[in-house]
Amino acid sequence: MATLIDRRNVLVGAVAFVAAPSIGSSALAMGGTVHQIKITRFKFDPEIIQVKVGDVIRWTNTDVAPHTATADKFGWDTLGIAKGESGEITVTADMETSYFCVYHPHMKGEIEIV
Ligand SMILES: [Cu+2]
Repeated sequence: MATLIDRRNVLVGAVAFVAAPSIGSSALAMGGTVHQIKITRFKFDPEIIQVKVGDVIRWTNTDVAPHTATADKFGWDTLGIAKGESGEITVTADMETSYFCVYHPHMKGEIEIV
């Protein structure tokens, strides 16, 4: 596990920067709602969110520290989000719904697909 996380840290900046815009624009083209989650004071706000398949969840980090939104079993990952930046995913029917921050594992969030 330690090796996996170390490798992620190295890749975080470049991959997040390239991946986020293309994921976002394809989801928006499908007409999904964009749900905003603020990351502030080492918490996801809101911690629980209700979404539909095809919606977009966008996390925006207001902390100085970088954060991620990462599925508990790593099925999806925003990768590192720096201060003032955002990361997003598109909701799929079979996606993992519990997530955390790989840098601060006490930070947890839940996605409810309704
Ligand atoms: Cu964090």
